[in-house]
Amino acid sequence: MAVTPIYVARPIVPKVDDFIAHLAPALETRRLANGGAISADLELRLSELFRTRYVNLMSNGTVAIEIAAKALNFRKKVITTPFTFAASVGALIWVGLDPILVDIDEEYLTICPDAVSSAIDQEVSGILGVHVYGCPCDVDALDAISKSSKIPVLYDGAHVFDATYNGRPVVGYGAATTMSFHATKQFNTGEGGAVVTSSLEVNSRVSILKNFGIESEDLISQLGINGKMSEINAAFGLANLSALFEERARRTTVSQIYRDNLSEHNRIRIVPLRPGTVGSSGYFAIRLPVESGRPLRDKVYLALRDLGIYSRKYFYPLISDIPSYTAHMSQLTFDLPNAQRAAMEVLALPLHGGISDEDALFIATSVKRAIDD
Ligand code: T4K
Repeated sequence: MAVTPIYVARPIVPKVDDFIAHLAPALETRRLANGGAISADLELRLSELFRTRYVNLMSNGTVAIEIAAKALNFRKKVITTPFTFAASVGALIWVGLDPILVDIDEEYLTICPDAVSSAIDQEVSGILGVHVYGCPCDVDALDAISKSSKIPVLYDGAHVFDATYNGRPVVGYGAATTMSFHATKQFNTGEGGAVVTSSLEVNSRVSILKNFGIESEDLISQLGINGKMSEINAAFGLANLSALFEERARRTTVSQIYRDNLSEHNRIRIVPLRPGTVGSSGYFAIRLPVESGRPLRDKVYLALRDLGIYSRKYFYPLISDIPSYTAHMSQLTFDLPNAQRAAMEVLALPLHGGISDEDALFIATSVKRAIDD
């Protein structure tokens, strides 16, 4: 039994004095919202980190997808993956789009480029790829599809804050990438998110859309929404930046302990990172087979829970199996064997800076014991 519960995620938090120091300008000037010096500073710091031109802060990662889809002129159908958190597909539906769910790659669990190509028709105006557990989509293949079809690719980058692929930050790929800075993510602003893009035009549209469509005091040029991050959240994020290095180091160590202790087990598959990916520490996911119709994953999940270890079945249920979501789609049947299998097999183990070496070893040992019991 873990002495204190071990959750799948634990937010990094700043030192109180540090937070107050970053918040002070907002208190002094009473500039709390609608942008300000603190948000501008965080945007700049993040754009340096992501080596990208624009980082546009949002109130959360879900609204970021809604706004980015609008900014990229997505209309009617958008091809996407069913193997994701409810937010990705839900956001598309929420802005009136019709998600077309296609299968994922068997190994890396990201959207399958061949399936994307096959699903393109006259009504498809966008592709939403989701980088999962720190593993990037096949960005090269999707980029080629985007170029030949002239359909923009938006990435949901909620899981790839610090990853690079072929030497470039993963968040720099595609027409735009959305981020989540939710408490459960590597970097957090409490609630928060961003749209990242290198396009001035897309960034300008995002800025207007996140502020009700207001272009000037006298002109509301389009139907917008409130997607803005407050100065208070931005100050929290700025103060949190200094904790990132240590957090990443601990996550890397914990992941290595999991790898060392789980990779040899014949019933465990560690979800791999696409070759060329470096520095990814978003999530640590394993796959456990369904045996005689029974998901071994569920047995392990329950056994861990009894020990005070709270792993998560991300992403179960699959979006195609959620009637309240599929009710809003024109697609009536689904051919998603890889995604269906992954939804029954994947378990995300706790991964955060509060996990000691002993905890990590205890978790790995408990996983193996639960399997072999
Ligand atoms: N796209 C993808 C691929 C995503 O994964 C997400 C969000 C989004 C888009 C949307 O971004 P946001 O709109 O959320 O910015 C959590 C998060 O709420 C969600 O942000 C995240 N993905 C998803 C993967 O995980 P739950 O329902 O599992 O959260 P919850 O509250 O059960 O938290 C998990 C554990 O974390 C808790 O057991 C304890 C710990 N925790 C949580 C919170 C909120 C803390 O220690 N402190 C906290 O403040 O969804």
